[in-house]
Amino acid sequence: MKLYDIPISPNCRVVRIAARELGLPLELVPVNPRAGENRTADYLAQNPMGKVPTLLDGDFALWESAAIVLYLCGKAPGHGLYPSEPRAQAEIHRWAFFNASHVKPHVFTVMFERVMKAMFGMGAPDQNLIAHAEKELKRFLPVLDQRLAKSEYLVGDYSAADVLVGAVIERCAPAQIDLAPYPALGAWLARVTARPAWKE
Ligand SMILES: N[C@@H](CCC(=O)N[C@@H](CS)C(=O)NCC(=O)O)C(=O)O
Repeated sequence: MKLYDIPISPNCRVVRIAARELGLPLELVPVNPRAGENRTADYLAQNPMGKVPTLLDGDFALWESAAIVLYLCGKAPGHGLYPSEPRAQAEIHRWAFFNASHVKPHVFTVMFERVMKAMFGMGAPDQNLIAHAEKELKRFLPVLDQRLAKSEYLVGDYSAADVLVGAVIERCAPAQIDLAPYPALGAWLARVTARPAWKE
């Protein structure tokens, strides 16, 4: 399988981590957005958003990082990252949707405004966008913290839910989003990111 990849992209990183955990080799195809490689007709035919990641499995092209992670889980049946019980799977899906709707957009907004704009000389951070994102995170990060105060991982043992949410929460530090009010979330993040698949 090929992964169209930007090394610094957290959305690509989450796919690389899941593949590593599942023992599925990926051929990484670097995409250079500055050279417009994500906007060519060939690339858009595989991913009409013109974004990364895109997974290519034979003639099957899949985009959206969470969908790719769950597809990879399906390629490794019986692996603990995606247990076979319907309720565990439903909980993994629930955290995946929760993350994509209520956490990731806000963490990435703050990261874009505070980090990426400075990195690429894109002007001053928009403080209104940051304030809105931080307000939303003050509502939704406690949901994760409360869950993780009760159990080591989001769903049973370490699962795809921890990979999907962890790859977003680890961006809080560079985005200067303070996790001190959420001690269980911080301890879980340390546990998850210490795994070899994350370090590699
Ligand atoms: N919802 C998508 C978001 C993908 C995304 O925003 N990718 C960024 C890199 S992290 C990208 O390709 N940016 C380049 C662009 O938008 O031109 C996913 O989870 O895969």
